[in-house]
Amino acid sequence: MKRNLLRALLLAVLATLPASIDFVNAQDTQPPSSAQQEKAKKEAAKALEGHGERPTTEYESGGGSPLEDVPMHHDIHPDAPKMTEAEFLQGKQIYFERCAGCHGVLRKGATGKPLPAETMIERGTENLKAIITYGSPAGMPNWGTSGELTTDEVALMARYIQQDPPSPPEFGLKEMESSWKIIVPVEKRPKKKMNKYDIDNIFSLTLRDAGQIALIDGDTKKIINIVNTGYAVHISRLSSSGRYLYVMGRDGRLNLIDLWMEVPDNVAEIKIGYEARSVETSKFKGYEDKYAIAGGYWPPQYVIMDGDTLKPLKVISTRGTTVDTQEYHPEPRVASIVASHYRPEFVVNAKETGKIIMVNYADLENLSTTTIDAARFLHDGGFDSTGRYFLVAANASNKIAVVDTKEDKLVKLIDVAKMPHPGRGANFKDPKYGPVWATGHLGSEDIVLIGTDPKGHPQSAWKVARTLKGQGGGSLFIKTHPKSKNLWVDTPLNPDQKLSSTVAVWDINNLDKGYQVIPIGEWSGLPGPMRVVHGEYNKAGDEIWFSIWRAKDKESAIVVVDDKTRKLKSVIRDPRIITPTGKFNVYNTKNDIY
Ligand code: DHE
Repeated sequence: MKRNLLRALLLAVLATLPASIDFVNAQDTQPPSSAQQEKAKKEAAKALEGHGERPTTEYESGGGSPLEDVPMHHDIHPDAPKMTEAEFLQGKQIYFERCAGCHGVLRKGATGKPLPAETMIERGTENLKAIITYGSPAGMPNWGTSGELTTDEVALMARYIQQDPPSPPEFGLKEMESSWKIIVPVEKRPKKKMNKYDIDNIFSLTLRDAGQIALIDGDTKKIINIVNTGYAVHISRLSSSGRYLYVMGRDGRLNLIDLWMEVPDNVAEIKIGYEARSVETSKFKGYEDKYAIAGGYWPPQYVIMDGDTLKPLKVISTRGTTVDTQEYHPEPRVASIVASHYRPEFVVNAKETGKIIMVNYADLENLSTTTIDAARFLHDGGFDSTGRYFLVAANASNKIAVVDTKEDKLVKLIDVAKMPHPGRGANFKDPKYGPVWATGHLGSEDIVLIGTDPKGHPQSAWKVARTLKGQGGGSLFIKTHPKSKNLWVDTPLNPDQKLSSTVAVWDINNLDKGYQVIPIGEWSGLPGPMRVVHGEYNKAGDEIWFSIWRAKDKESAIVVVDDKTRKLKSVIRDPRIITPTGKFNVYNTKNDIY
């Protein structure tokens, strides 16, 4: 948890080091020879010359897991090497900080391989030490040679993963209810808007490592309030009316903020589990502002709550079988959730099973769900411009799944480049292929445009209509606006400083012309290293805001760009702006404009 930006960037670079050992290859039982290590280093150096494929593991494990502090039950495996309790607890902490994001809480595998105790015991301590030290071509980072783990820590982890995995407690309705706080009861809240702000143009800015969000007035660019939220706070979403703002922390703490207050602030709070990432609200006609839903990483479940109080109403587990091999998976984490505009439904994406669950909230007591088989490792996604089709990245499967939320059916699974990461994607009209939805990639420089107009442009519908070559891999977010002619792509996780501190922008009407590089980092006036991340438009669609994400002991900033001229408009600086990442404009977020 205490990594700084430099170490993270270093890890991203070093994670490209291919080694000659992999968990899959049982015959590879020896540590790599010095010739092999030399070859691996050369390949890594070569990989840095181009800006193509980039490592993705750092991102998946980057957030760490709040589970490291949760007391857990564990059985002693009789054949595992002995460990003292203190060693075991240290191993557990390192595991949840570095490994759980890819290998899963229960070590049953996610984007990384399963690590069952029996198989690890067979591999043996020396072999495991080598794998942890040098990494593997399958994507395991080289924790030892990168300096992220000391030799002693590597040795400890080699013994730790031979023990039975400890299992964290469940978290049901009872635990949620006891964490639930109404800070301002509904009857004591304003009956009308009590402030002078244009609420639609407020931005909720994630201050990731501060565990806070900043509410910024989009008109004056002044901070309205800094509100305390969950640990390593992650995303914000809006109620249908735009009055209520919901903020999800990685520790499962969900905060409800009332934007009608004179000074908008928390009015309710709940913990929905030990670890979470997503939250959404009911948007279907007749259910506006009625329900909220949050998705848990641990326990793997989703919970439907009252929209204005967060009272938990219904908790549903996502445990079940995978789409392909149809084996039981004990921890399918809930990734993105969106609200259907065609039915009273939430679209819930279960990552490890690859299933999209359409949860009908019209009758919570007789809850009906429709399960759509997609592909494993569902992560982030958004609607097409009509709001009918939902496109979601199955990231480690290198696919985009398209769901028709009117018919509740899978339309298509589309092969794209390595590790798509759209955020919510970008919708615009390609001059040749008509309406398209676009995504960038973590593991490739490709920006893929998928046709979304089966009636008007059947030839390009649900196909990769066009691929643009961007600055490089390590891209997280892509953005445009219906009023804009620009398509913006960030590359914050690219190990090359020049790329992580700039963004690329295309003219939508002249895509073949290529991109212009905009030096957002330089414009901030702050020194590197830094990552420029997550573009978000204001309500009018004439400004785009980018976060300058620096280490948590450093000042960061927001750079506002005039969309038409692509020139610097202003820099928002304030000592309270610590590790800013996602920004959510009220109007654009509530109306799914991206
Ligand atoms: Fe996110 C969205 C999960 C790391 C910033 N991130 C999402 C969503 C999921 C997710 C499931 C979709 C939510 C939805 O739409 O309902 N993120 C994860 C992870 O599991 C991961 C890889 C590792 C972790 O430990 O959390 C991870 N995410 C990050 C970051 O490191 C980022 C860049 C910085 C940060 O603030 O933590 C980050 N994620 C974001 C943002 C969004 C997001 C800004 C929303 C994008 C949008 O425009 O809607």
